[in-house]
Amino acid sequence: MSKGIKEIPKLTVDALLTENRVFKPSAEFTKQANVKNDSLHKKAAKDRLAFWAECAEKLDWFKPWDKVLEWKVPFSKWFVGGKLNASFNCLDRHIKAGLGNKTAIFWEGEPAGEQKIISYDEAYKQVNKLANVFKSLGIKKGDRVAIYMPMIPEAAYAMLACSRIGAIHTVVFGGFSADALRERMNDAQAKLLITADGGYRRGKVLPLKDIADEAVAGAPTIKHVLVVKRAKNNITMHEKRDLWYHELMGKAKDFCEPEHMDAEDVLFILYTSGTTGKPKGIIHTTGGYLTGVTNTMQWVFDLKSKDVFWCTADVGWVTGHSYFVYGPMANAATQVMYEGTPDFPERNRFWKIIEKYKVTIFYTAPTAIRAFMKWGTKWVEDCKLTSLRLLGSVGEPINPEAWIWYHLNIGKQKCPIVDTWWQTETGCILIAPLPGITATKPGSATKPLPGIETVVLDDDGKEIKEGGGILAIKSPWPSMLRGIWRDPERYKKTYWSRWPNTYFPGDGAKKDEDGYLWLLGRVDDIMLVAGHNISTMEVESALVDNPIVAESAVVGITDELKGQAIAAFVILKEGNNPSEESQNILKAHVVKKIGAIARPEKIIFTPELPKTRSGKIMRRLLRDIAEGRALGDVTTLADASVVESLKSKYEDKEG
Ligand code: 6R9
Repeated sequence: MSKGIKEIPKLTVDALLTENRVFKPSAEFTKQANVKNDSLHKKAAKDRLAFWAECAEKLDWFKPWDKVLEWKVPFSKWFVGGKLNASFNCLDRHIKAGLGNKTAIFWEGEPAGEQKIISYDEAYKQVNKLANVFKSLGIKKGDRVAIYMPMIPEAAYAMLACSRIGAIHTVVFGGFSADALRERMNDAQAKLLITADGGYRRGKVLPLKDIADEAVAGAPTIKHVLVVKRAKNNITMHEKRDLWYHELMGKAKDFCEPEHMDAEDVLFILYTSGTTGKPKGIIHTTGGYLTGVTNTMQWVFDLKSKDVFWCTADVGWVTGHSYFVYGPMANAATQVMYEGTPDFPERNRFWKIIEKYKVTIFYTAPTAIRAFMKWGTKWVEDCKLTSLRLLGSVGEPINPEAWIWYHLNIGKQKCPIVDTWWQTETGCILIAPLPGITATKPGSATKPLPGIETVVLDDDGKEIKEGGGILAIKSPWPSMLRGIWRDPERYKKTYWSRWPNTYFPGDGAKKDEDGYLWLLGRVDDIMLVAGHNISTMEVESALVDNPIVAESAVVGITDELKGQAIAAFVILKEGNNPSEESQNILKAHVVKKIGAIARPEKIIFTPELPKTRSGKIMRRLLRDIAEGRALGDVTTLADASVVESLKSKYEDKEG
């Protein structure tokens, strides 16, 4: 029955796609796993606060806390009265434990042959010096420092040096424009910007300093710009304002006393885009955040001292904060840091890196996996990936077929896959398998971690025991956001106003008969087709299930009869031709996988999809294109020309 085009969708999802494959952990993996049984779950269920307190004890505290949690909805304080320092936990304590010689970072530059091997001793020295440089520039506890850097070790040093002196860092992804950088520096009222002359991306130099100059021209709070010499491209140094990193580091002392920070002192602000308008400055504090990332690193990634961990995320995203800088370094991990793109100089660069550094744990995003699928397995075949023992995925729902591809071609059927659901706001992973004990189902992030209380609710806040609805979190957790910078009202409204005392993450979710969670994308991506709420993600997965499809993005478009109809943008795997026949095959395939209700009205073949710089598909924009509306805000597009070409293609078809 048609509900008409004006009706606002009720956000309960008709979860239609089914996936029956189950992968049990091998006895061999379980035997060696950090988490071998359900004792953590039991502890957390018995006394959640005592459980989190035990987790926090894995950190080094200068002063223990007086109270585990103070909860005045929606404002939480964790480990109240405790004192610690993040850089001390990521560096000093490892040196004290005799791990100074251990490799902290295998850094690989994009140009051939560039590499650096950085020990914990070396990282410690650089961070201490940089902390002294910051101090000499007048940076004090509580001041904001903006970081706009390529993927070079100095980016991590800068974050840790801020935390050493209690300055608040705000990292802005190096792919962002001058406008985006300026807006974030102004909102944070940053005093110092640290950047580089340039960075390498796909064989070209990205002129970071030029972009930074344009941004700083409209950012009156910035007093100094500290510049790392990386690409040696020509830049202009503004007298007095701009300073060379290497010059000041050359003069700086080797030791800087770590500031004793309150558990609730702000560690960083990280901006994340809202569904509309102004980015939100998500606030994370010291004690709770570090507790979350340190423990999840051990549980979900099963990290051991001998592992070589590689998280491919840029430091500009929360994944780079939690699972490149703070989580792994708090655990004294050895990691890979790579500056460039996966297809430079060839499409096997990632696999070459895994082979070279003998990476054991590899953490990447579905968008990358789908690109690898599109390029084909020939790029993987001649690389030795035998060091790998665990794979991870983050950033979007992973389509079952992409999961299987990852399992077969990268994991060679022997590596567990951890599909990790979390957000900038949650600070650390909240829903994921524990690889030694959780049987996985391709496409499901499985179950919440110990201490995390999730439910699936309908619009009215009624719990859905089995079926589709909206994900919600019932109680606070240590690494949760503490607010939105300078905007507590927006914090309350965005996350805490949908249901009483419950966190609203904004994701659709389905709970299956085994209690497994299937994340279905943002609720604003749910389509209402003839009265059925259909998740774009399910239709995309059905399309990707067809062997000719590499990637797809599905949107709902206005339809007079059905309310909304389904439009699918499809990237074909190399060697397949876009044709009417393929359109019909794909429509029939979706009908077979999901049902006639999900039959796409339109299939549009395209070489690329518009994505945000963090790799998330911009469905709003596709909707605008599919419905022929104005293009809207494209400031977060990785490549705005993609949209233009898509648009003209679509318009051509529509005549
Ligand atoms: C870590 C990160 C958060 C949003 C989140 C959800 C989507 C992330 C996911 C996932 C399904 C997963 N998301 N991981 N959806 N399965 N494993 O990506 O943070 O950039 O803030 O994005 O990403 O929609 O709400 P962030």
